[in-house]
Amino acid sequence: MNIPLIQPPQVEWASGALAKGPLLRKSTRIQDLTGIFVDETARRRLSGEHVVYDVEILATSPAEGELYTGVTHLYPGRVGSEFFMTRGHFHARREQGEVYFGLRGNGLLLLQNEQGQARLESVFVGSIHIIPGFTAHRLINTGSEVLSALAVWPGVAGHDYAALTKGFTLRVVEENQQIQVKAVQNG
Ligand code: PAN
Ligand code: ZN
Repeated sequence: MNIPLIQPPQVEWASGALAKGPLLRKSTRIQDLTGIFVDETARRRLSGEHVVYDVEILATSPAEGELYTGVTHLYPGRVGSEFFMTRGHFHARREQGEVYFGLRGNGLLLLQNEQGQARLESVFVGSIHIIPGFTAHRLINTGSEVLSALAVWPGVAGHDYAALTKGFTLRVVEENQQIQVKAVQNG
């Protein structure tokens, strides 16, 4: 039998980049992140064009039962003392979970439930993160290299950014050359 061998998409191991798939790409810049970092004055002082993170997504179907795969490349940097991070979201379908897998660099995954209780997981090369439903999630780059993480989430999950307008209850900053975690009111 002559069965054609399908060449699947792949992650380029060294860079964490997705390759060989129909890809969608989105860059998120300083100018897109109004109100996300604590120090809005510091954010406005930075170049608005500066890219904070790129996301590559395999173009698949958002239908029930389908899965999305994407890689986030979160660049090193800070806004004031706060490390670069993703916007963070709940899934619109709150019960839908997600898996993250660390590919490159070092950082943190901030998880927060609907009651505002937060926890942090270390992200490193090879780390696996099971994000349950009803849990908001945000990547934070505490290192000096790019932090890349692969994510797999249900096509029907959707993203709800508005539910987090009051923000996460933990903030990760650099103070005295150390990584510090601060609890904030009003999460
Ligand atoms: C990820 C995130 C990605 C960017 O693919 O969408 O890291 O973060 P924001 O969406 O919060 O800007 C994911 O969690 N998908 O569900
Ligand atoms: Zn998600």
